[in-house]
Amino acid sequence: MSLVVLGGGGSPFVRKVRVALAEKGLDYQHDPVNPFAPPAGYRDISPLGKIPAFKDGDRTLCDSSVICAYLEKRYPTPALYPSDPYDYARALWVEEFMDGGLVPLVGPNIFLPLVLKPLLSGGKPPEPGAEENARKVWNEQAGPLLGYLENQLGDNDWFVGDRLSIADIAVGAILVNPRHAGFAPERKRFPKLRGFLDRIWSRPSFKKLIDEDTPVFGKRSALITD
Ligand SMILES: N[C@@H](CCC(=O)N[C@@H](CS)C(=O)NCC(=O)O)C(=O)O
Repeated sequence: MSLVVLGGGGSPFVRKVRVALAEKGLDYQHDPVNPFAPPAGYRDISPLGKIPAFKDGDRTLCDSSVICAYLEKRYPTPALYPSDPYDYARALWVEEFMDGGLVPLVGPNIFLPLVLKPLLSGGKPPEPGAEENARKVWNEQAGPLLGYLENQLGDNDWFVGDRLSIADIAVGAILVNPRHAGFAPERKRFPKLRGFLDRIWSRPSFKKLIDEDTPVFGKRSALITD
């Protein structure tokens, strides 16, 4: 078997794929491609130039949702997608809600200005107003989306059904980036979601990546106090 994940560890989409691989007990190589300075020929594998891309021997794929769907068919056990048709669709929805709803808020307004730009500039502080804007977006725009997740989870352990699914992996993977930037769903406002995150982030599949990435991307996570 020669599985390769291409894409830097700071990407929530790369993280989603790496967690899915770990939950399936699959070994893989990690090639931390920078999408802004990709190796020659990268667009042959990922025509939009985005990360992650994936190799299974001489077969290549791109897009985290596509890659995870492929892994499920190729390595069905343990299943990461519910078998019930409605639960299956609901799990896909939660994944899309995170990828298409949370990432476009958190990426450009929180992770990029507070973590990535300072890192790439050799440690310069965030630009003036960046902290303020991040907090405003987190509270006012991400807040209602986190409220939706809180309600969807309710008193259940998992977002869909009675076991880990792609829905849980997506929620956990995407919310690591705000955590790295010093933002977590407040315990008082989102107690169920926060409890879920504590649980899922302590799974070996997540913990390994968080521990690996925190010294690089997650210095601000120490700012989370609640
Ligand atoms: N739908 C894609 C989104 C991938 C994506 O947007 N990746 C970002 C990094 S988090 C990227 O490669 N950005 C570089 C670019 O857009 O040029 C997926 O799920 O893999």
